[in-house]
Amino acid sequence: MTDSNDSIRHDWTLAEIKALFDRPFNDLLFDAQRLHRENFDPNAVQVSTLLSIKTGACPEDCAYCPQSARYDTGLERERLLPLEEVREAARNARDNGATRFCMGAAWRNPTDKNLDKVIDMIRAVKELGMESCVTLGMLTREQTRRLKQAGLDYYNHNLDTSPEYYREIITTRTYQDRLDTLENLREEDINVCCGGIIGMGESETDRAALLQQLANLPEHPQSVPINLLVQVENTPLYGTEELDGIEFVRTIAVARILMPRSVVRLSAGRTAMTDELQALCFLAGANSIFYGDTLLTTPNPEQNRDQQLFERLGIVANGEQARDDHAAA
Ligand code: SAM
Ligand code: DTB
Ligand code: SF4
Repeated sequence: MTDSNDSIRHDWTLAEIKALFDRPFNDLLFDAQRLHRENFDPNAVQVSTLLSIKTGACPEDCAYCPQSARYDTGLERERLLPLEEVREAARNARDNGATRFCMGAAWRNPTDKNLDKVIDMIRAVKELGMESCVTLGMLTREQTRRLKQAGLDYYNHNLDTSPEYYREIITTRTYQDRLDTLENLREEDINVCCGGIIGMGESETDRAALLQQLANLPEHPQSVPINLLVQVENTPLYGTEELDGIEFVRTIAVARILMPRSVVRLSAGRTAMTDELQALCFLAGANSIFYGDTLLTTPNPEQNRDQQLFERLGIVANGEQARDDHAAA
Protein backbone atom coordinates (compact mmCIF):
# COMPACT_ATOMS: atom_id res chain seq x y z
CA MET A 1 0.00 0.00 0.00
CA THR A 2 1.29 3.48 -0.88
CA ASP A 3 -0.39 6.62 0.46
CA SER A 4 -2.18 8.37 -2.38
CA ASN A 5 -0.51 11.74 -2.03
CA ASP A 6 3.10 10.85 -1.43
CA SER A 7 5.79 8.23 -1.29
CA ILE A 8 5.11 6.79 2.17
CA ARG A 9 5.07 3.02 1.68
CA HIS A 10 3.66 0.17 3.75
CA ASP A 11 4.61 -2.67 1.41
CA TRP A 12 8.34 -3.14 1.91
CA THR A 13 9.67 -6.61 1.12
CA LEU A 14 12.37 -8.18 3.23
CA ALA A 15 14.62 -8.40 0.14
CA GLU A 16 14.31 -4.65 -0.46
CA ILE A 17 15.19 -3.88 3.14
CA LYS A 18 18.14 -6.28 3.16
CA ALA A 19 19.38 -4.61 -0.02
CA LEU A 20 19.35 -1.27 1.83
CA PHE A 21 21.44 -2.79 4.64
CA ASP A 22 23.91 -4.10 2.02
CA ARG A 23 24.50 -0.73 0.36
CA PRO A 24 27.84 1.05 0.66
CA PHE A 25 27.75 2.95 3.96
CA ASN A 26 28.23 6.39 2.36
CA ASP A 27 25.42 5.84 -0.14
CA LEU A 28 23.07 4.61 2.59
CA LEU A 29 23.84 7.55 4.86
CA PHE A 30 23.56 10.06 2.05
CA ASP A 31 20.06 8.86 1.11
CA ALA A 32 18.95 8.69 4.74
CA GLN A 33 20.20 12.23 5.37
CA ARG A 34 18.58 13.52 2.15
CA LEU A 35 15.20 12.09 3.19
CA HIS A 36 15.73 13.36 6.72
CA ARG A 37 16.20 16.97 5.53
CA GLU A 38 13.21 16.72 3.19
CA ASN A 39 11.01 15.95 6.19
CA PHE A 40 12.69 17.49 9.24
CA ASP A 41 14.92 20.28 10.40
CA PRO A 42 18.26 18.38 10.24
CA ASN A 43 19.60 20.12 13.37
CA ALA A 44 16.62 19.67 15.70
CA VAL A 45 16.49 16.78 18.17
CA GLN A 46 13.47 16.09 20.36
CA VAL A 47 14.23 15.47 24.04
CA SER A 48 12.20 13.16 26.29
CA THR A 49 12.81 12.21 29.92
CA LEU A 50 11.93 8.83 31.40
CA LEU A 51 10.71 7.90 34.86
CA SER A 52 10.06 4.43 36.17
CA ILE A 53 6.78 4.80 38.07
CA LYS A 54 6.66 1.13 39.10
CA THR A 55 9.90 -0.78 39.24
CA GLY A 56 10.78 -4.50 39.15
CA ALA A 57 8.91 -7.70 40.10
CA CYS A 58 7.47 -8.01 36.59
CA PRO A 59 5.86 -11.40 35.81
CA GLU A 60 7.11 -11.40 32.19
CA ASP A 61 10.29 -13.17 31.06
CA CYS A 62 11.80 -10.68 28.56
CA ALA A 63 15.39 -11.93 28.35
CA TYR A 64 16.89 -8.44 28.16
CA CYS A 65 15.05 -6.91 31.09
CA PRO A 66 16.45 -6.19 34.56
CA GLN A 67 12.88 -5.79 35.86
CA SER A 68 11.68 -9.34 35.29
CA ALA A 69 11.04 -11.13 38.62
CA ARG A 70 12.67 -14.22 37.08
CA TYR A 71 16.22 -12.83 37.05
CA ASP A 72 18.11 -11.87 40.16
CA THR A 73 19.48 -8.52 39.02
CA GLY A 74 19.59 -6.98 42.50
CA LEU A 75 17.09 -4.31 41.48
CA GLU A 76 15.21 -2.63 44.32
CA ARG A 77 11.47 -3.18 43.76
CA GLU A 78 9.18 -0.22 44.08
CA ARG A 79 5.41 0.08 44.22
CA LEU A 80 3.60 2.61 42.06
CA LEU A 81 5.05 6.03 42.92
CA PRO A 82 2.88 8.61 44.69
CA LEU A 83 1.43 11.30 42.42
CA GLU A 84 3.39 14.14 44.04
CA GLU A 85 6.72 12.39 43.43
CA VAL A 86 5.85 12.01 39.75
CA ARG A 87 4.77 15.66 39.47
CA GLU A 88 8.06 16.75 41.02
CA ALA A 89 10.12 14.60 38.63
CA ALA A 90 8.18 15.93 35.63
CA ARG A 91 8.70 19.52 36.77
CA ASN A 92 12.42 18.85 37.08
CA ALA A 93 12.55 17.29 33.62
CA ARG A 94 10.73 20.29 32.17
CA ASP A 95 13.09 22.72 33.92
CA ASN A 96 16.02 20.80 32.43
CA GLY A 97 14.64 21.17 28.91
CA ALA A 98 12.59 18.02 28.22
CA THR A 99 9.33 18.52 26.32
CA ARG A 100 7.97 15.01 26.79
CA PHE A 101 7.73 13.02 30.02
CA CYS A 102 7.60 9.24 29.61
CA MET A 103 6.46 7.05 32.48
CA GLY A 104 7.19 3.32 32.46
CA ALA A 105 5.72 0.55 34.62
CA ALA A 106 6.99 -3.01 35.00
CA TRP A 107 3.62 -4.62 34.33
CA ARG A 108 2.36 -7.24 31.91
CA ASN A 109 -0.72 -4.99 31.69
CA PRO A 110 -2.28 -2.37 33.97
CA THR A 111 -5.25 -3.21 36.20
CA ASP A 112 -8.12 -0.74 35.91
CA LYS A 113 -7.37 0.52 39.42
CA ASN A 114 -3.74 1.20 38.54
CA LEU A 115 -4.82 2.84 35.31
CA ASP A 116 -6.85 5.35 37.36
CA LYS A 117 -3.68 6.32 39.22
CA VAL A 118 -1.65 6.60 36.01
CA ILE A 119 -4.36 8.80 34.51
CA ASP A 120 -3.89 11.23 37.42
CA MET A 121 -0.16 11.27 36.60
CA ILE A 122 -0.85 11.97 32.92
CA ARG A 123 -3.05 14.90 33.94
CA ALA A 124 -0.30 16.25 36.21
CA VAL A 125 2.25 16.09 33.37
CA LYS A 126 -0.12 17.86 31.01
CA GLU A 127 -0.78 20.60 33.60
CA LEU A 128 2.96 21.32 33.49
CA GLY A 129 2.67 21.95 29.76
CA MET A 130 4.57 18.82 28.72
CA GLU A 131 3.67 16.04 26.35
CA SER A 132 2.85 12.80 28.13
CA CYS A 133 3.88 9.27 27.23
CA VAL A 134 3.34 6.03 29.13
CA THR A 135 4.43 2.43 28.68
CA LEU A 136 2.39 0.04 30.83
CA GLY A 137 2.32 -3.21 28.85
CA MET A 138 -0.67 -4.64 26.98
CA LEU A 139 -3.92 -2.65 26.80
CA THR A 140 -7.54 -3.50 26.09
CA ARG A 141 -9.59 -1.33 23.76
CA GLU A 142 -11.47 0.12 26.75
CA GLN A 143 -8.20 1.05 28.46
CA THR A 144 -6.94 2.86 25.34
CA ARG A 145 -10.23 4.76 25.26
CA ARG A 146 -9.71 5.91 28.84
CA LEU A 147 -6.13 6.98 28.13
CA LYS A 148 -7.29 8.98 25.12
CA GLN A 149 -9.93 10.73 27.25
CA ALA A 150 -7.23 11.60 29.78
CA GLY A 151 -5.34 13.42 27.00
CA LEU A 152 -2.42 10.99 26.64
CA ASP A 153 -0.15 12.06 23.78
CA TYR A 154 2.00 8.92 23.16
CA TYR A 155 1.97 5.27 24.18
CA ASN A 156 5.22 3.28 23.97
CA HIS A 157 4.83 -0.39 23.10
CA ASN A 158 7.74 -2.04 21.30
CA LEU A 159 7.77 -5.01 18.95
CA ASP A 160 11.31 -5.54 20.30
CA THR A 161 12.64 -7.84 17.51
CA SER A 162 11.67 -9.82 14.40
CA PRO A 163 8.72 -12.26 14.62
CA GLU A 164 11.23 -15.09 14.05
CA TYR A 165 13.71 -14.13 16.78
CA TYR A 166 10.96 -13.16 19.22
CA ARG A 167 10.59 -16.67 20.69
CA GLU A 168 14.24 -16.56 21.80
CA ILE A 169 13.51 -13.42 23.81
CA ILE A 170 10.02 -13.63 25.35
CA THR A 171 7.71 -16.57 25.95
CA THR A 172 5.07 -15.00 28.20
CA ARG A 173 3.33 -12.90 25.52
CA THR A 174 3.06 -13.29 21.78
CA TYR A 175 4.01 -11.04 18.89
CA GLN A 176 0.30 -10.95 18.03
CA ASP A 177 -0.50 -9.65 21.56
CA ARG A 178 1.77 -6.71 20.81
CA LEU A 179 0.21 -6.09 17.40
CA ASP A 180 -3.25 -6.16 19.03
CA THR A 181 -2.29 -3.47 21.55
CA LEU A 182 -0.87 -1.36 18.71
CA GLU A 183 -4.17 -1.74 16.86
CA ASN A 184 -6.16 -0.65 19.93
CA LEU A 185 -3.98 2.46 20.16
CA ARG A 186 -4.40 3.32 16.48
CA GLU A 187 -8.16 2.95 16.76
CA GLU A 188 -8.20 5.54 19.55
CA ASP A 189 -5.85 7.78 17.57
CA ILE A 190 -3.16 7.81 20.27
CA ASN A 191 0.32 8.52 18.87
CA VAL A 192 2.29 5.29 18.83
CA CYS A 193 5.90 5.03 19.97
CA CYS A 194 7.07 1.62 18.77
CA GLY A 195 10.49 0.23 17.97
CA GLY A 196 12.81 -2.45 19.23
CA ILE A 197 16.12 -3.51 20.68
CA ILE A 198 19.15 -4.54 18.65
CA GLY A 199 22.37 -6.15 19.83
CA MET A 200 20.46 -9.10 21.34
CA GLY A 201 22.35 -11.66 19.23
CA GLU A 202 19.87 -11.40 16.35
CA SER A 203 20.98 -11.58 12.70
CA GLU A 204 20.94 -8.70 10.23
CA THR A 205 17.93 -10.39 8.64
CA ASP A 206 16.14 -10.12 12.01
CA ARG A 207 16.95 -6.41 12.19
CA ALA A 208 15.58 -5.99 8.66
CA ALA A 209 12.48 -8.02 9.57
CA LEU A 210 11.83 -5.87 12.68
CA LEU A 211 11.99 -2.71 10.55
CA GLN A 212 9.75 -4.37 7.96
CA GLN A 213 7.12 -5.04 10.65
CA LEU A 214 7.24 -1.42 11.80
CA ALA A 215 7.17 0.09 8.31
CA ASN A 216 4.34 -2.16 7.11
CA LEU A 217 1.98 -1.36 9.98
CA PRO A 218 -1.18 0.36 8.67
CA GLU A 219 0.29 3.65 9.96
CA HIS A 220 3.97 4.26 10.66
CA PRO A 221 4.54 4.72 14.40
CA GLN A 222 4.92 8.45 15.03
CA SER A 223 8.00 7.68 17.12
CA VAL A 224 10.43 4.78 16.54
CA PRO A 225 12.85 4.05 19.40
CA ILE A 226 15.91 2.05 18.37
CA ASN A 227 17.43 0.68 21.58
CA LEU A 228 20.88 -0.85 21.81
CA LEU A 229 20.66 -3.67 24.36
CA VAL A 230 21.83 -2.50 27.78
CA GLN A 231 23.43 -5.63 29.14
CA VAL A 232 22.47 -6.21 32.76
CA GLU A 233 24.21 -8.89 34.84
CA ASN A 234 22.11 -11.99 35.55
CA THR A 235 19.68 -11.38 32.69
CA PRO A 236 19.83 -14.19 30.09
CA LEU A 237 21.25 -11.80 27.47
CA TYR A 238 24.18 -10.69 29.62
CA GLY A 239 27.40 -11.47 27.79
CA THR A 240 25.85 -11.35 24.29
CA GLU A 241 28.39 -10.39 21.63
CA GLU A 242 28.41 -6.60 21.24
CA LEU A 243 26.84 -5.18 18.10
CA ASP A 244 29.21 -3.41 15.70
CA GLY A 245 28.63 0.36 15.89
CA ILE A 246 28.53 0.71 12.10
CA GLU A 247 25.71 -1.85 12.00
CA PHE A 248 23.83 0.21 14.60
CA VAL A 249 24.14 3.31 12.40
CA ARG A 250 22.98 1.31 9.37
CA THR A 251 19.86 0.26 11.30
CA ILE A 252 19.05 3.90 12.12
CA ALA A 253 19.58 4.90 8.46
CA VAL A 254 17.31 2.13 7.19
CA ALA A 255 14.63 3.08 9.75
CA ARG A 256 14.84 6.68 8.51
CA ILE A 257 14.46 5.59 4.88
CA LEU A 258 11.52 3.24 5.54
CA MET A 259 9.67 5.67 7.83
CA PRO A 260 10.72 9.10 6.53
CA ARG A 261 8.23 11.11 8.59
CA SER A 262 8.57 9.29 11.89
CA VAL A 263 10.75 10.59 14.67
CA VAL A 264 13.53 8.02 15.12
CA ARG A 265 14.87 7.86 18.67
CA LEU A 266 18.46 7.01 19.47
CA SER A 267 17.20 5.31 22.59
CA ALA A 268 18.82 3.05 25.24
CA GLY A 269 22.50 2.15 25.04
CA ARG A 270 24.09 5.58 24.57
CA THR A 271 26.44 5.21 27.55
CA ALA A 272 28.23 2.50 25.55
CA MET A 273 28.57 4.79 22.49
CA THR A 274 31.25 7.35 21.70
CA ASP A 275 30.24 10.91 20.84
CA GLU A 276 31.33 10.18 17.26
CA LEU A 277 29.04 7.17 17.00
CA GLN A 278 26.11 9.21 18.30
CA ALA A 279 26.96 11.97 15.79
CA LEU A 280 26.78 9.38 12.99
CA CYS A 281 23.36 8.28 14.29
CA PHE A 282 22.11 11.88 14.03
CA LEU A 283 23.56 12.07 10.50
CA ALA A 284 21.74 8.84 9.66
CA GLY A 285 18.44 10.44 10.70
CA ALA A 286 17.98 9.94 14.43
CA ASN A 287 16.15 12.98 15.82
CA SER A 288 15.18 12.19 19.38
CA ILE A 289 16.94 11.06 22.55
CA PHE A 290 16.20 10.26 26.17
CA TYR A 291 17.72 12.93 28.35
CA GLY A 292 18.48 12.51 32.06
CA ASP A 293 20.92 10.46 34.10
CA THR A 294 18.78 7.29 34.19
CA LEU A 295 16.62 5.52 31.64
CA LEU A 296 14.14 3.41 33.62
CA THR A 297 16.60 1.56 35.84
CA THR A 298 19.95 1.76 33.98
CA PRO A 299 22.32 4.70 33.44
CA ASN A 300 22.06 7.20 30.60
CA PRO A 301 24.70 9.85 29.73
CA GLU A 302 24.82 12.77 32.18
CA GLN A 303 22.87 15.83 31.14
CA ASN A 304 25.85 18.18 30.86
CA ARG A 305 27.56 15.61 28.63
CA ASP A 306 24.57 15.67 26.26
CA GLN A 307 24.43 19.46 26.35
CA GLN A 308 28.10 19.58 25.35
CA LEU A 309 27.53 17.08 22.55
CA PHE A 310 24.58 19.10 21.20
CA GLU A 311 26.70 22.24 21.35
CA ARG A 312 29.60 20.63 19.50
CA LEU A 313 27.23 19.38 16.81
CA GLY A 314 25.14 22.58 16.57
CA ILE A 315 22.05 20.58 17.49
CA VAL A 316 19.08 22.44 18.90
CA ALA A 317 17.01 20.61 21.51
CA ASN A 318 13.30 20.44 20.65
CA GLY A 319 11.95 23.34 18.58
CA GLU A 320 9.92 22.81 15.44
CA GLN A 321 11.07 19.57 13.90
CA ALA A 322 8.80 18.72 11.01
CA ARG A 323 8.99 20.54 7.69
CA ASP A 324 5.71 21.75 6.11
CA ASP A 325 3.64 20.37 8.98
CA HIS A 326 4.39 16.84 7.83
CA ALA A 327 2.81 14.32 10.13
CA ALA A 328 4.00 10.74 10.27
CA ALA A 329 1.93 8.53 7.99
N1 SAM B 1 6.45 -3.49 30.94
C1 SAM B 1 6.07 -2.74 29.79
C2 SAM B 1 6.34 -3.46 28.50
O1 SAM B 1 7.26 -4.26 28.43
O2 SAM B 1 5.63 -3.21 27.53
C3 SAM B 1 6.69 -1.36 29.74
C4 SAM B 1 8.12 -1.13 30.22
S1 SAM B 1 9.40 -1.97 29.29
C5 SAM B 1 10.80 -1.77 30.36
C6 SAM B 1 9.67 -0.90 27.91
C7 SAM B 1 10.70 -1.29 26.88
O3 SAM B 1 12.02 -1.08 27.39
C8 SAM B 1 10.75 -2.73 26.44
O4 SAM B 1 9.78 -3.04 25.48
C9 SAM B 1 12.12 -2.84 25.83
O5 SAM B 1 12.06 -2.59 24.43
C10 SAM B 1 12.93 -1.75 26.56
N2 SAM B 1 14.00 -2.33 27.36
C11 SAM B 1 13.87 -2.99 28.51
N3 SAM B 1 15.06 -3.43 28.98
C12 SAM B 1 15.99 -3.04 28.08
C13 SAM B 1 17.40 -3.21 27.99
N4 SAM B 1 18.08 -3.89 28.90
N5 SAM B 1 18.02 -2.67 26.93
C14 SAM B 1 17.32 -1.99 25.99
N6 SAM B 1 16.00 -1.80 26.02
C15 SAM B 1 15.32 -2.32 27.05
C1 DTB C 1 12.09 2.39 24.85
O1 DTB C 1 12.00 1.94 23.69
N1 DTB C 1 13.22 2.47 25.55
C2 DTB C 1 12.97 2.97 26.89
C3 DTB C 1 11.46 3.33 26.82
N2 DTB C 1 11.06 2.82 25.56
C4 DTB C 1 10.55 2.97 27.90
C5 DTB C 1 13.32 2.03 27.96
C6 DTB C 1 14.76 1.59 27.95
C7 DTB C 1 14.98 0.77 29.15
C8 DTB C 1 16.40 0.37 29.33
C9 DTB C 1 16.59 -0.50 30.51
C10 DTB C 1 16.29 0.15 31.82
O2 DTB C 1 16.73 1.30 32.08
O3 DTB C 1 15.64 -0.49 32.66
FE1 SF4 D 1 8.27 -6.66 32.29
FE2 SF4 D 1 8.33 -4.82 30.38
FE3 SF4 D 1 10.61 -5.78 31.47
FE4 SF4 D 1 9.20 -7.34 29.88
S1 SF4 D 1 10.18 -5.42 29.31
S2 SF4 D 1 10.07 -7.92 31.88
S3 SF4 D 1 7.12 -6.72 30.38
S4 SF4 D 1 9.07 -4.58 32.49
